[in-house]
Amino acid sequence: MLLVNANLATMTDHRYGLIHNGAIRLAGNRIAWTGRSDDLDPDALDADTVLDLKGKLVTPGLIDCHTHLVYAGNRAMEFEQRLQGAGYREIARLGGGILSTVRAVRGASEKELVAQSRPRLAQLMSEGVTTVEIKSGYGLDTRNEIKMLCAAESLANLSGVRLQKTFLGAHALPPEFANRQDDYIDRVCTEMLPAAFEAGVVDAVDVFAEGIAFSVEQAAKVLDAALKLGLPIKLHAEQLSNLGGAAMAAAKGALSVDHLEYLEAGDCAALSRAGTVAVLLPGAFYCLRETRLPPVRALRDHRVNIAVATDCNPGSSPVCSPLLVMNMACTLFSLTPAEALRGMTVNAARALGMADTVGTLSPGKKADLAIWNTANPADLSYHAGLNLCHATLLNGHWHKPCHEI
Ligand code: DI6
Ligand code: FE
Repeated sequence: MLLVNANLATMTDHRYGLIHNGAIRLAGNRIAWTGRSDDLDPDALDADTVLDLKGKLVTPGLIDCHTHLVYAGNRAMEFEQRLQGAGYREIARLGGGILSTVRAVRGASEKELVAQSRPRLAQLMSEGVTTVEIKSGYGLDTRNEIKMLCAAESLANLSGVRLQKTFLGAHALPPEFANRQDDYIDRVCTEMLPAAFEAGVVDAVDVFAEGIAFSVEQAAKVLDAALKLGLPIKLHAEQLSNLGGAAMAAAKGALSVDHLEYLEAGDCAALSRAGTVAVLLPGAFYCLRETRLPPVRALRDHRVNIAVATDCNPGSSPVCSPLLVMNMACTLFSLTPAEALRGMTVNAARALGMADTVGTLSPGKKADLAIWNTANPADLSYHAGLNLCHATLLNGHWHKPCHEI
């Protein structure tokens, strides 16, 4: 297949890697060639299908590299409580918060989890997402953590989305381990993670390092157990306070550290040295009405790769719009629209350890493309609530009907 007369945002330089009047040739499920239409080999015009995109923007398919989108129930009640002054941490300490979703997930079958989560994934994909990361973390025992990851796998099979499944068994302390945090961490390391790994449903491992969750030392134990199994690691760090989790995870070679509102500028060097991606989650910042900003300038100064994700979850970020999150990344965190798009493409691919296969429009990478009803890539971040996605190609297959083309 050959796409011509496109505005390509290849994401292969430090901005958009723009090619005006570009063309892109696909061979099976891979990108075979990108460049200026004028430079196209005339033989290429014999492709089975030649589509004139009439100046539309083509970007790599969007990558949402941090979600908790598989869950049951919702927490609208807590949203109302927070509006009346209750704090996120206070609600969590009283047994609500994450544990309220744990009760709902434990009570749901895998089929119910899939049915309830499907609209959220569909929404992400309708806005150009072709790769998504989904975490467990609302099961908090072996059977229910595996159930969540199997539900994620089923969603990927149903939708065709490219998926990374992340084990987040250490997300909160389940009630049956009350006051026995270290015992639970032992259980995670010696039983839950190995069982989920054996079941073949774990691609990466994450931990919530926070006052209301686990200490940096406890998080380190889980990350070490993951590394022993040869699994890549990442960490929820410095979301509500600074415990030093980001530097710890970076020192262990983490793919990413995520949230980071309370990261100290001094810790950015550690991320830079390790090549660890800083994943910013403006949806959680917005929904929790956080006021402390992540140290974006220091991250830039240290050339840390910045990714942006929805953090789609029922508590701190009930947000299913990657485009709105790009807008928030600009408005709230002062990212440029180019940084926001890099954050949902090339840098998100790095955060998932998938930079060799997706994230840029480059020969050899998977044919995961998003086509937009605009020519200007800044428009993706500029609007709030306007879905400019015209169609996506996922692994070489059309995802939204490509009417009009
Ligand atoms: N940080 C978050 O923002 C989500 N998990 C985490 O570790 C929140 C999850 C929730 O409130 O359900
Ligand atoms: Fe999260």
